[in-house]
Amino acid sequence: MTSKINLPTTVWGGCLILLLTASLEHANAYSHKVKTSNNTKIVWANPQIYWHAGAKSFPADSPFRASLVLANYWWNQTPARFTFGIAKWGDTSLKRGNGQSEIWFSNDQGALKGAPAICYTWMYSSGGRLWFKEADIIFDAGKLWSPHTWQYDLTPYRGPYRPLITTAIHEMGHALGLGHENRWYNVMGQDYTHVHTHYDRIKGYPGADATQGALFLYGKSNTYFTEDVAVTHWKYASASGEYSTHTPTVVYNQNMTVAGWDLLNGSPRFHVKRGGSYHAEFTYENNGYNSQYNVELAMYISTNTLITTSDQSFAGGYIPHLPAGAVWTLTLPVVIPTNLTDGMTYYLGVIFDHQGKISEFDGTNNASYLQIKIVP
Ligand SMILES: [Ca+2]
Ligand SMILES: [Ca+2]
Ligand SMILES: [Ca+2]
Ligand SMILES: [Ca+2]
Ligand SMILES: [Zn+2]
Repeated sequence: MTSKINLPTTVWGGCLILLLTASLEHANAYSHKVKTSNNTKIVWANPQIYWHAGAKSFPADSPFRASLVLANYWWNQTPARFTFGIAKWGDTSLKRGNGQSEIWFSNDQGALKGAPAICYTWMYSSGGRLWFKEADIIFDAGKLWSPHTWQYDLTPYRGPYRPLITTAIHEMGHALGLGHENRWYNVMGQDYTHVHTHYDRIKGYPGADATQGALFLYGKSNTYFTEDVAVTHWKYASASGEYSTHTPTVVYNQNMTVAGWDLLNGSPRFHVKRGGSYHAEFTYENNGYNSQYNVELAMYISTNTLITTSDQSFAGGYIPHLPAGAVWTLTLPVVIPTNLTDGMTYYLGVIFDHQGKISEFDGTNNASYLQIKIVP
């Protein structure tokens, strides 16, 4: 790893820590998980899908419309040269293989094949290779879906509703030509735990690995903002068939065992002592086109789930090199401030690029937190 060390000007009570990064082995992995024929990638000749949305599934006043528009939007924000849009709301004739790319809810278990949602694609042959010509996404109408983002209602936080947006983004990844990926934290694995959560709201997003896959398939867009770094309190857990599974990041004791914890609002709350030494774990992502260097971060103690630079800053560090497509789960040593109150719950927050030095297409994914409780 090479790095020009450029110390942040902010001074913390603690020391400035270099976050050591593990390996570059992830770099091209997505490329194995795209659809190919005769070793040629299968893509859309005209890189855009404009959906026909089902009339009963997405009626005029339905909040599911906004969820679908947002899934399109976050894909369109990536640096890959591909556009999603809506061709028509209120489509009353929905059918697999009818030449229109459509999206709807259905109880047809034969079509769903037991999945909560599924994407079908059709191809044609031209110039000695295959091209996509239609993609249909079907959601299981019998499942509890939410178009909303309030985290406590949602499956990643043990609520009953699966967020529509994460699954829509996953299925749209298939529509682009991406396959499943089980080797790291990514949306083409278990999509509903691939979220940014801040101030009680989740956000679905394509993320670093799927974006690299889309770049591999379609090349770079001409959009002005092609960069984005992000941080989340989710990380890779394991492979489950073709899917990655994800689990919350944690607080470690000094000896790297997981600190004691209980559940609060559907996620772990770690028990820590004032003045105690721990390691705070988060997953840092580069969802953009270019590698980033010397990306700074600051950690905060907050009394609520809104992490801002006005909260009590108590630790900091930087990542010397975060390659495009990186999804790195890293720990930072921290000492819990002594001015906190026993028995109280706080939020150990992080803001990635807290001084806003990187021009990003998404500024809403730079803060995350771990729940902590001060114990004697
Ligand atoms: Ca139609
Ligand atoms: Ca169709
Ligand atoms: Ca706060
Ligand atoms: Ca960002
Ligand atoms: Zn899938």
